[in-house]
Amino acid sequence: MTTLYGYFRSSAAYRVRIALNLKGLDYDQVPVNLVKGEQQGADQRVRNPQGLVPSLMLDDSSVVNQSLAICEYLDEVHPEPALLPVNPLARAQVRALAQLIACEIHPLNNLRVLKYLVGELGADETAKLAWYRHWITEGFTALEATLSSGSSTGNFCHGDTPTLADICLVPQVYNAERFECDLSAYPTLQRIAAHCRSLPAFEKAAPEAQPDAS
Ligand SMILES: N[C@@H](CCC(=O)N[C@@H](CS)C(=O)NCC(=O)O)C(=O)O
Repeated sequence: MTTLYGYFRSSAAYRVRIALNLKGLDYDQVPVNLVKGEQQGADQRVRNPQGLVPSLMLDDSSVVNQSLAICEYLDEVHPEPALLPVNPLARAQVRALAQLIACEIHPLNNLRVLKYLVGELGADETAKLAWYRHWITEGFTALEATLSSGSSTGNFCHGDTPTLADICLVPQVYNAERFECDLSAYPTLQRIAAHCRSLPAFEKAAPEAQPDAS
């Protein structure tokens, strides 16, 4: 059985849960409690020397790390329903949307970054929140501009079926809501996220629906 090592609130693990659900795949989940620091423990470091989640362990015990690599792996091994369009330009555009979120917003607001800001650099709660919201604003402003004017934008970030871009968008919107970011300037993102969340694959992947949700 495929096993996902993740955490209910990890947005990178949330991406993988959505991908697995969209593909209709069965998987076990093993929680790695990020608040307790279990990601730094020897067990998770064997799977992922970075001390991060998610890790996907396959039937033969091989491990894939990095949520985008995991999603693309699943898409290659289980091509239907496709997480990327067929057309090379469209594929690149969907990857660009996904990477805007996964490479330009998410890493700056990761737990270890926030901990470093507060612990080593002495930022207080107000400064930490300002940092968090700043990077959401930067990224979401660009994403809203792209999607609100894009000729390929449909019910989802690209067309009328969910892609890798939606897989990244929904967890990032969840994070923004958790940190009480004002999302009123991003109507397109909100519309797409709401539509995604109405689908069973996304609903089942939501943090509050996970066995380790607290
Ligand atoms: N680029 C990685 C990011 C993984 C990542 O940052 N995971 C976070 C949870 S969303 C984590 O494990 N954080 C633990 C920490 O910061 O200590 C991916 O997409 O898988």
